[in-house]
Amino acid sequence: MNFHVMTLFPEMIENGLGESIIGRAAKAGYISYRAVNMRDYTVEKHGKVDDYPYGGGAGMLIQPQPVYDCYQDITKDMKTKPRTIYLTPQGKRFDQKMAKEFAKEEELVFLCGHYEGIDERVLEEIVTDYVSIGDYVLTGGELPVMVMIDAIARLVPGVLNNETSAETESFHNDLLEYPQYTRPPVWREKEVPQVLLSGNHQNIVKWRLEQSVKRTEVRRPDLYAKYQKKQSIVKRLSKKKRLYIHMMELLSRGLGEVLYERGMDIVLFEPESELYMVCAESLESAKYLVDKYLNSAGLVLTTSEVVVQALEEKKGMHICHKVWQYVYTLKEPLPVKHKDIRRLTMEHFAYVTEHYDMDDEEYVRNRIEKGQMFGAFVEDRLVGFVGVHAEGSCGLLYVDESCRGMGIGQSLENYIINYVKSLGFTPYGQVKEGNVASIKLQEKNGLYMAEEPLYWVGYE
Ligand code: 6GU
Repeated sequence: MNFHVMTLFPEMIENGLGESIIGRAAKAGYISYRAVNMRDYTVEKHGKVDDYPYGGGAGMLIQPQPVYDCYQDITKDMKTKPRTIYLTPQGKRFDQKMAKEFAKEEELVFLCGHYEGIDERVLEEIVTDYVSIGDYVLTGGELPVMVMIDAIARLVPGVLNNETSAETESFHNDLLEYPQYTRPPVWREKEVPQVLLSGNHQNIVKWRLEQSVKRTEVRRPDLYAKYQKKQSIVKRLSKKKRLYIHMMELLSRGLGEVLYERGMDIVLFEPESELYMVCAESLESAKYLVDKYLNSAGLVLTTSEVVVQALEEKKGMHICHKVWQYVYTLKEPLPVKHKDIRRLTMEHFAYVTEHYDMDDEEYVRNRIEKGQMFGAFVEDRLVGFVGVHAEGSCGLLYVDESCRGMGIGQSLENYIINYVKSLGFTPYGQVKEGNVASIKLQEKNGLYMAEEPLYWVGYE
């Protein structure tokens, strides 16, 4: 990912970003940034870039010519017009969601204003996004651009070396992070909470969630209200937990958003695979939801026959897969006989795409980069893998033909269940018709099947 900053104070950017994690990530080649001095592009004598505003008023404005020529130079080798962000207190408020959105881009251009602003005509010509970092006025866009680059760059794979941190941090699930402690165990007569020294991972996960909830309620009532709304939906869905586990886990893991909810008429959206999850109480409400919320939907997961019917009638969609969901309900971790199972990296990308029966390579890349794929190794050779899908279900299972019948598949399945459980989530998966018997056999292990199927409805 490449950041290009148009500014009159390039040293400020270079100095601000050169240190610490972002500086290190740039040296390692995960990102690059450069500050380009717009003054270098002016055609006026003495490097002048500003002039008085027409119509009068305080201060000076940056003229269009140096801005435009600088922009042309930065973008001359780009195949498409990049997102170009003008930093201004009049912009849309920057937040974590926007950071995630920008992190998907390959090139980003930032334009820093100074003085009283920039001639409107060049803004109209080049700017795609007007962004502010908060409701206060700063003297220029340089500090805001550094704030934005820091927040965006840390979402680029490889910049943080801790794979899971982005999935469990503040705002991920509308909750603030829990308090943390390190040595010494007693400091100024204050003790570290006992549970953290207990070694009981289940209790630690539970305590941390409680702390997050309490802290959010006190410090961020606005976020807490959002969290509570989600929880109320989760509670409604929990009346039929095995049937609605996909919707419950999407919400409680913070992987999706609520588009509609009223009683048991609910529409959720998962942005990574552009997946909709819907339930409806009657054909009438199903038709309403399809008309209002599923216009651009290509793939819908539902357990409601009325939703299937509405999608067929209104959109010409049909059932692509009929699956049964299973949920792991016990407290204890499952036994994993095969010992050498490790998190996969992009080094293993080719193996996974070659053997996984799906042609979406970008999706596989995303799963690996998010740290959600694990592989079984025999004598250091990768022989199988398993993972967590973008919407939260366990899957992506494969075992090399040469190694089948050795219990490696079972080990991978149990491993991924234990992994999801260790994050404080409820493990679940989906099996196709033919496999139901094998899961049924596993009830003694704590895997329970839903009593009704789930439909994947689409166009294929
Ligand atoms: Cl992006 N620019 C300026 N000058 N002031 C700000 C801002 C941006 N965001 C908040 N205040």
